[in-house]
Amino acid sequence: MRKTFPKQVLAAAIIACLAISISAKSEKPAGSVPQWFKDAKFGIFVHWGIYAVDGTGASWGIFNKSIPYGKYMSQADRFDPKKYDPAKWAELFKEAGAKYAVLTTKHHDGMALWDTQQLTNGEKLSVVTKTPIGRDLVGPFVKAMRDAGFNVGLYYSWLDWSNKDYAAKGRWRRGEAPPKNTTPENEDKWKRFLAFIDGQLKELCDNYKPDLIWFDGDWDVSPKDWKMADFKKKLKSWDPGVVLNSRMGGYGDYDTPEQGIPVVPPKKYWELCMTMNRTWGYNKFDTKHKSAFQLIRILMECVSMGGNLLLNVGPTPDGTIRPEQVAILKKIGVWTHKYAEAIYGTIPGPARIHYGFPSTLSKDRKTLYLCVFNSPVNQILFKGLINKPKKITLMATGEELKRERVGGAPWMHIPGVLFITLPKGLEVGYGTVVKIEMDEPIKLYTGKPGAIEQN
Ligand code: JFZ
Repeated sequence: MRKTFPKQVLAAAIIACLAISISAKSEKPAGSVPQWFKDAKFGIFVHWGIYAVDGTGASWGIFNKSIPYGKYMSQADRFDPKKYDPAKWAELFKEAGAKYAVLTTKHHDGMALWDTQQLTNGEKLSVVTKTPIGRDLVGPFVKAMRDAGFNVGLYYSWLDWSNKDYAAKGRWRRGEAPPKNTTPENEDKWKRFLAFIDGQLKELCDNYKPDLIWFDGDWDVSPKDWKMADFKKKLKSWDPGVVLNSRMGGYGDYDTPEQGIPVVPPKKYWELCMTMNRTWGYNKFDTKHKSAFQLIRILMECVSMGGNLLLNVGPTPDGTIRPEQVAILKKIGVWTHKYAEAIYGTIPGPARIHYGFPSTLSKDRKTLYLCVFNSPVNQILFKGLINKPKKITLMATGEELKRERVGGAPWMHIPGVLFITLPKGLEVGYGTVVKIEMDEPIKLYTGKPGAIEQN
């Protein structure tokens, strides 16, 4: 005989299940992204600020104490980007095949690129008040990008190494796990700081109505102390439809792996952010750019696993984009335009067990696009390899092969991507085998690259 439960027991069980699922939802917001973001696949990140002047790198010198604070900030006295013409940037980004662009409106150094009315240590800290250019740089960017048909994102750093009310400064060091439950030590300061952020974010939403806010620098403070749940609600009411990235204590809509392609695709929608050379901001000595081939391959690795690529440029202090970066973007553009159908608006292809290389599918799943990258450039890649290979050879001939490691964040133990160059003109025929010899048993990185965000 079948057992039956009394009605009351069933009702209680249903209520309990509902309660659990509701509370689980409110604790860990699922997040969702609009269709434009899913279809876009390729965006350009722009790291631009006073740090371009001496090429100090974006903000981190302040924290690392590799440059005195005053000296870092004195770059503002010489920040006069007379050739700033965002319409030209938009033209270039369009040529590259990007569909959206994200500008740093305030990096960790606290210098706003717009005419903020909020006070930092009693005065306005922005390019309008502190630099010779003396005007809003965000507005023209937003307008130029919109005119070119782009969706627009604004990067904003929660933490602020100029604002003395940012009491949590210095709590977290490289190589340590970000703290989960910190409380900023001085309540009044912290309240003032939250009001300052609130004011700035309201200005950004009111003035520019961004399609996306790309947060950063949430790691010193717990989501509770940041009042992230409140901020999320406010942002969505100030700017309905805005997409929020994950760097808001896990309250965002999508994940942001950084500098390394995820080995296991994140659960939420995701976007890999990556520098074109090695630094986010302009540095004329950093000439080690990834090749157009590598970047196209990285783009398709992302797209084939259901993610976007947000590729960074660091404009110069005069407001132009350096020729090497222009050239790379143009090369990428030739490819992205030619194969547009296989990129934009697609969904991930079958699992890699079916095809070891990137593949995508049309939304109706009727068209499969398989990417073949071994020819004519003849580079193959391995991701997530922690070991430094002792020797890499082509088994057929024993010939040693050149390798190059690109990306990677050693301080987070993220190994980056290993590119191996096959001999020029190699006839692959039915297949060829590359032998990788190591000193120790193979060690694979299987974590989430750029895992500085709290989940
Ligand atoms: C963050 C920023 O700090 C960085 O300057 C850039 O804007 C990037 C998009 O986002 O990335 C980080 C964060 C933490 C570390 C390195 C990069 N870290 O732990 O050294």
